[in-house]
Amino acid sequence: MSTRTTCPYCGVGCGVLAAPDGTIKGDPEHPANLGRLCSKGAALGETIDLKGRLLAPRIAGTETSWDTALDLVADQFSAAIRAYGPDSIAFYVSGQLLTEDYYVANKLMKGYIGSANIDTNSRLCMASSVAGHKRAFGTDTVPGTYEDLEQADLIVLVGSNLAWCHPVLHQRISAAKAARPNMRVVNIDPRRTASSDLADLHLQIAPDGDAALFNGLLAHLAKTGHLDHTYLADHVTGFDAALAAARATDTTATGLGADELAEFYTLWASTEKTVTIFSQGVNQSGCGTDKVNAIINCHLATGRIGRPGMGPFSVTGQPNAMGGREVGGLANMLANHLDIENPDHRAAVQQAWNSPTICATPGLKAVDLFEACESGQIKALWIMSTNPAVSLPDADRVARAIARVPFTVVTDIMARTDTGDLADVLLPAAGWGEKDGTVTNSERRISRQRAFLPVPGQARPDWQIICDVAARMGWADAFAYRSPAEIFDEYVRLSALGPHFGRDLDLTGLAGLGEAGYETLSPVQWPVPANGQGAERFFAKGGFYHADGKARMLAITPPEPDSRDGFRLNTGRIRDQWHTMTRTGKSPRLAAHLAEPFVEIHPKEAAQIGVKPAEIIRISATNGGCGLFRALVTPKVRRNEIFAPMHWTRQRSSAAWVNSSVGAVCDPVSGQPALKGARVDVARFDARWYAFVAADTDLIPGFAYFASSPTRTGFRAELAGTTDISDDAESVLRAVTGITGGTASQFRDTATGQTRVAISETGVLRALLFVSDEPVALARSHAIELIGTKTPPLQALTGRPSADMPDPGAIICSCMSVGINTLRDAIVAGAHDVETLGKITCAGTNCGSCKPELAALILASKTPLAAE
Ligand SMILES: Nc1nc2c(c(=O)[nH]1)N[C@H]1C(S)=C(S)[C@@H](COP(=O)(O)OP(=O)(O)OC[C@H]3O[C@@H](n4cnc5c(=O)[nH]c(N)nc54)[C@H](O)[C@@H]3O)O[C@H]1N2
Ligand SMILES: Nc1nc2c(c(=O)[nH]1)N[C@H]1C(S)=C(S)[C@@H](COP(=O)(O)OP(=O)(O)OC[C@H]3O[C@@H](n4cnc5c(=O)[nH]c(N)nc54)[C@H](O)[C@@H]3O)O[C@H]1N2
Ligand code: SF4
Ligand SMILES: [Mo]
Repeated sequence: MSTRTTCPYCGVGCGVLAAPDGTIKGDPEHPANLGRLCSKGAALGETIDLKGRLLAPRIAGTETSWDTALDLVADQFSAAIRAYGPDSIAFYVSGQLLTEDYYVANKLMKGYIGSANIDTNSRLCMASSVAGHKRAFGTDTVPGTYEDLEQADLIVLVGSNLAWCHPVLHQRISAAKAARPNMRVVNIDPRRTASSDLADLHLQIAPDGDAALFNGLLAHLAKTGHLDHTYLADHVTGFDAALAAARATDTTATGLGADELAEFYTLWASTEKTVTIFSQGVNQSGCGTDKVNAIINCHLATGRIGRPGMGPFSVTGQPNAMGGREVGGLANMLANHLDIENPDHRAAVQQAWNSPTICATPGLKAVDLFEACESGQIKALWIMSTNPAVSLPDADRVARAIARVPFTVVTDIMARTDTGDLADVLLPAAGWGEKDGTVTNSERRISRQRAFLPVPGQARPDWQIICDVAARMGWADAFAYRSPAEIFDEYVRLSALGPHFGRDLDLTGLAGLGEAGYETLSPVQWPVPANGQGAERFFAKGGFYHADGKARMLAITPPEPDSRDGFRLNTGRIRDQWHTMTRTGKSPRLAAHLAEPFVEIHPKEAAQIGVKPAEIIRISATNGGCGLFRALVTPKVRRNEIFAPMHWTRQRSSAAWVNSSVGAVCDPVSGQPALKGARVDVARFDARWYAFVAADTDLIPGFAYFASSPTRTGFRAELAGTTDISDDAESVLRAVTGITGGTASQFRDTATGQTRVAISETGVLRALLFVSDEPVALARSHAIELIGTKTPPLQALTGRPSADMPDPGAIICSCMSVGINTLRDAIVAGAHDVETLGKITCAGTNCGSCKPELAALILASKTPLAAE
């Protein structure tokens, strides 16, 4: 029996049919995905085992009972409030909490503790979009729906790698484009990505050139007579100043050629049905909010908003970033899109909550909040469902700041995370599939997450843990919910304040569902007013939420081009990992796509610093941070810019958590850090040796360079070091694997210069090591498959697959485990389109997330690489 639920990863919010045995299918009835899933969603079944889970509360690392742990948390929080006041407490929460969790956390902090020091990782993610929406619309609202992406004639992706980060939306767009070949896609990204492959035009923009680009577009629209004067007159203010600023903009800051600009501007101007999708390349910038408004300006000036197939579209990252914004989870918001600074709003919320107090001023935003931890202002900190010791800029400083807080509580599903390792108290949360609640996706659609697994050990749902603490702090009555349905009901009733104060968020049509109605709630897009007359889209006929009912166009002055020395460190995501890898990192299939932290660097620059492909690059920054990453030499990145993934942590690597090198520069309006714009120095890491390890056990971080990931037979790791180990290869393997027994065999292959070691025990191969003074060339998947077999050690150490065991190479299709060698063979044998390639190899036939890469492989086989 399958349960209808929602994927816990990205903001697309796909419906999932999940069974307790781990069978996962896309829900054909869910409007977000209509049965589709991406590689991460399809692999959910591999991540729900209990390995590594936190199953009991812990104080100072020792398991304890809930009563002891909760008493301690409540006592410490209450004591800090008594001694230092409410602002000595901070909560740092997450867009991955469910709406019900988020609602009670916010209620406890703002209405009972009486501080607004609750901020969320959405500050790192959506804050610039929130601020841009509020500046333009007077409310934080995404006007459109997913269908607009299919109905558009032009899709512009700005700073969004949709193919990897919102794969199901990417699939919907590529299906629409296949059905309507006239549809055009433009990709604006300083880097060539998997999303560029669908694009008719890729504008390799200069970093942070986006505001200049859209200012230039606005000036072009005015010059060429593409403005909607009626819409502007009726529904918009600020046009003249915005246009003047646009006209004063020098578009050379975009780094694009005049012909590229002309092509894009002409296409945008002449295509009414245009959707501009934007994500972290826009938000995570020192001028993120300005970029958002520069984009929205063009849509307002042409009246292309709120009608089918057109509008600005901020795609949200996390599954419930939207829900968090709705319940007021950010330090500068109150529940239900109401404002902390407005005394009437405050009074109304306090009255509805019947609460003893209400915060009167905005609280600390994420980066400031951890600075307040460092300075000693915060005496008690509670982190829920996020891993700031990895994901915040200046991550090493943040880790030190957390360690310095006198009392830190971390609620997580995993026993070991970089943040959990710093906690005084660890509280075990029930995870996806074990708990119930709601999430809101990028198109304002509220969907149920439903339990289909028993709650393991002593874990509890987040909402319950928060209420347990609240009760012990003396507020049992206000937090006496028996179920998430009761919390949801209170929340939707509170949303009556929205329309009362002229706000858009109205969910009153969902009041009184009761347990049964909540259980069967179908995905529904807000607004859901009590009269059932909710609009599907916003703003086609104006109706903005500023006092005069009009939208604001903003005069945007683009930043001066960054003239600092060094390289721009661009960071972001890879297709098959989710953030700090606590869940996706469990799946061997997902790990096979990109098993190691890497940095993309342009061939010219690699040559300049003397780095050859697959050697190791050391990045270092003025904040003292540094990191080691495998060099991926590619012309896909611009000169003077490198790209590294954000996913690796201290648990899986010895020096590849990238935020160590990213300083905390924030957008002045939104407080969102510029996570894509750090300045770093880049050098070749002078490795004396490189090694690859495969073993049947988990691997222990050590040595200068270390990065591990799971395999079907255990774990693998890449290593490198600076001290001579030529006589000591066996000790390296024993140190990394922790294996003390068994017999080690050693072999030196003079042809490759590799030293190889195998450890076997009772005839079974447990671990293999290949060391070389060059990056290790080896059929890795072959070596991995030998672990756990009875292959004689010497045969294993010859390291070459035999003819009956061909090496598939790096895995491109994770669902069907199809490697690059298999694909290349099939292409050479005549598979010249993605469909045929799928028929021959099965690649791309399940979730389809790898299709852009399949297409790129086919293309690469046809066109020789452009001469550099
Ligand atoms: N596989 C996977 N999917 C995810 C996630 C994940 O961890 N893994 N996380 C989810 C979350 S929370 C989020 S927020 C989203 C993020 O989704 P995206 O924003 O699509 O992902 P990123 O890789 O962070 O960044 C997107 C692109 O911005 C580009 N960029 C950098 N600087 C600039 C610039 O100045 N201008 C422009 N135009 N582009 C620039 C980068 O080169 C990068 O390709 O993904 C969600 N989906
Ligand atoms: N350099 C760089 N840094 C970035 C970004 C970037 O692009 N570049 N992107 C930023 C963005 S957009 C984001 S959203 C953040 C994401 O960064 P984080 O939020 O720090 O990353 P996650 O790994 O998603 O952390 C979620 C944590 O919650 C735990 N968890 C999972 N389920 C549950 C649950 O049900 N309850 C509880 N209590 N815990 C649970 C997980 O085990 C994990 O430890 O990273 C930001 N940092
Ligand atoms: S696109 Fe993938 S990660 Fe995002 S919700 Fe759908 S299945 Fe989950
Ligand atoms: Mo995010």
